[in-house]
Amino acid sequence: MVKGITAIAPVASAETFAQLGGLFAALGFEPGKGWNDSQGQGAAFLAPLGNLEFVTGRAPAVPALLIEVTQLDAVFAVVNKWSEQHGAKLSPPELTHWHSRLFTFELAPGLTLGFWESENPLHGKPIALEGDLSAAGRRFAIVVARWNAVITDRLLQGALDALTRSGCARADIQIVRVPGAWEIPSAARRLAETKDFAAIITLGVLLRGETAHYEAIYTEVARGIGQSQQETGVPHAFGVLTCETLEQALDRAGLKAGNKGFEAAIAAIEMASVQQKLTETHKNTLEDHLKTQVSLLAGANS
Ligand code: DLZ
Repeated sequence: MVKGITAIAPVASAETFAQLGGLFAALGFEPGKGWNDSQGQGAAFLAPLGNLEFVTGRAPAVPALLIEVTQLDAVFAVVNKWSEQHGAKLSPPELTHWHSRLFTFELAPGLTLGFWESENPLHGKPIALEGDLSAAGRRFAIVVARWNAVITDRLLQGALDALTRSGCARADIQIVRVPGAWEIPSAARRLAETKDFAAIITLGVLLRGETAHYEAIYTEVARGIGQSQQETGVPHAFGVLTCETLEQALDRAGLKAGNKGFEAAIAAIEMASVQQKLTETHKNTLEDHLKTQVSLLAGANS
């Protein structure tokens, strides 16, 4: 139900108001919906995250309006230039007791902003292990159906494009052609069982209008590919299109709606990396990894 938080900062003059608008736009704030009527005006600036922090006991020696940024020194340079032109008071960035650096910027008595950056690169980031999009040094297999080759050839080109552009050597790509979608799972499984490949990319097209027992075939193909992935532990990217018409399939093979072969290959690259990271992390135990990240975050928030 909660949608956001707004902090209101009264500005003494319309001139400062306009100047501040320019500064905040230059700093990269997304403009929000302002207002303007006979009695005054408001300019809104949006940030990706908002916090309302109640404090008790020792009040922190920081301005009430705090803006968290990345690249604090670059922000300082912009604000510094602005302050020189407009006569605002600025303090240089200093270390805080909460593992951050902060500078303050007094626009007028009673209107001071603080800009800060955490020293912890994980601050504000969810605890997550993520894959990289580099395919260098990894081997990939592509299983592609010949049925509807006018489409599957385009999917194949898209997948090859994604792999090679992500650093995969052509010699590290094994392409296997099978008669139709029905045959994809068994070939994918055989390839996965060799454990020679970081991921398998499956490409095919099933057309509802032309495929007898479309649902039955599709279900079995999807189940077979999923089962191969789960039972072998090798990531399988699903690039089997299910379309009403040939035109729709062409759109998804590079004409209008992206190239699903390219997208499947990107997913395979990412999952190959995730898989490798999970394996490495498990060696040191996943728990230790998460504990380290949690304590880093706790340190940054304390
Ligand atoms: C038989 C058939 C039909 C009717 N439709 C398709 C299709 O739309 N897409 C596809 O990839 N394959 C189709 N096939 C072929 C089957 O997948 C399979 O190759 C044959 O039934 C031989 O086992």
